[in-house]
Amino acid sequence: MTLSPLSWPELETLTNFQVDTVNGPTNAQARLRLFGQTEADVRVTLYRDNHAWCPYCQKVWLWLEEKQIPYRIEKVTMFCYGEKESWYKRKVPSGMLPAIELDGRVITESDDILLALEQVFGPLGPGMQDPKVLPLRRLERVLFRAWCSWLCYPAGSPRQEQRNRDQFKGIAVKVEDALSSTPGPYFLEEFSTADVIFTPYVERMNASLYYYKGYSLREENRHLAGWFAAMESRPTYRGTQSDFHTHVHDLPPQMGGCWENGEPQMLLNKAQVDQGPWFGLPDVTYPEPESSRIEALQRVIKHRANIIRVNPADDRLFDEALRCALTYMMTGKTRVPPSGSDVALRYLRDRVNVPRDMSIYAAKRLREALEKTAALVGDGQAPPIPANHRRDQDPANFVRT
Ligand SMILES: N[C@@H](CCC(=O)N[C@@H](CS)C(=O)NCC(=O)O)C(=O)O
Repeated sequence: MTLSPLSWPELETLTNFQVDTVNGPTNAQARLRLFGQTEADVRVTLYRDNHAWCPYCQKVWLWLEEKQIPYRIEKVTMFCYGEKESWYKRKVPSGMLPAIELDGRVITESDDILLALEQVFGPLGPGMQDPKVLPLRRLERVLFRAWCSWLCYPAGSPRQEQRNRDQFKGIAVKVEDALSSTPGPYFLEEFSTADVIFTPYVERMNASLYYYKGYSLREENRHLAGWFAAMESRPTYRGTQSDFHTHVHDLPPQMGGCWENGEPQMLLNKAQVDQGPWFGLPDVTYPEPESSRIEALQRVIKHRANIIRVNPADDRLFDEALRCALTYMMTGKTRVPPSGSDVALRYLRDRVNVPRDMSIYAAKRLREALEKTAALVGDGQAPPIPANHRRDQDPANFVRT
């Protein structure tokens, strides 16, 4: 006898997950952040990318959250996944992100944005122009360039690949030295703007080098490991933090390509990021919160109509398969999904985005449930995620409910 999955109303009874997006912890869903103040106190609008993929947006986002400045959020489409909104092009003709409006003045370029915010609201620890911060800002750019040289160009030969790796590791040692020169885990004595500046790309380096090069930045560098752990102790960072799967598939179209080196460790890492198990990956080390499953369930229930509609499979077939996966996630009870639904379940597994859709552990739980359920009926994989664009993620396809 085939046991049926829970119905949507039954699943709904299993989650009471709620967050206060306006005054609660940092989250990717908010359109307004008040930190206990009133709407009349809002002087800033942040324009950031719809999927939270843009690293420069994360920098400004994290700064505003750390300083608890009341602000609005307007989400804009990036060229790699859809059409730029015309209202945004009127405001910022280049279409570039991030931008802010501060007391009605539009400012672009993330460093200029932070400088302008500092002038009005004060710096976050030592400021952007502080003599202690300036060399760290330069070091971040040197690390960035070494990362790009290794990741974003074909090496041509194993020797060149080795040179690129050595060059990156040499700069990583300088970052280690900078971190070890202070008693705490951060770049300066206390958490500061310097940590905010390193965050977006170091997070992306950790993900992409693990997957495309078999190199684990976080595990192979003691002081960076301590820095990541310290960052993860901050609710602000947790709210903006992404996972390996999201980054390794959002970077190629943004960077113009990421090149695999084909080494044995790389192939193992790639398989784990794409197919699981997702628990144990060095993309997060703080303990899993108790709410991860109810969060994942609540997010799927909220968006289920769109999730089912954009899935290439037949709606009724996928509806049932998805409920099988959610039943397993919530109760541990296996429900065999309809035959032929393995590809559909893996299509969703490959498109859960962190932090856009849910937080990092919630996504791991959901990916795991989708994969386990898919494996009951087959090993069919969804078509590969495109590397030169991500129009499968065009927000325009998700607006109808
Ligand atoms: N130097 C700029 C770089 C900003 C930038 O490169 N933004 C990219 C996204 S990461 C962008 O808006 N590209 C246009 C698009 O993808 O739509 C800054 O620091 O703000």
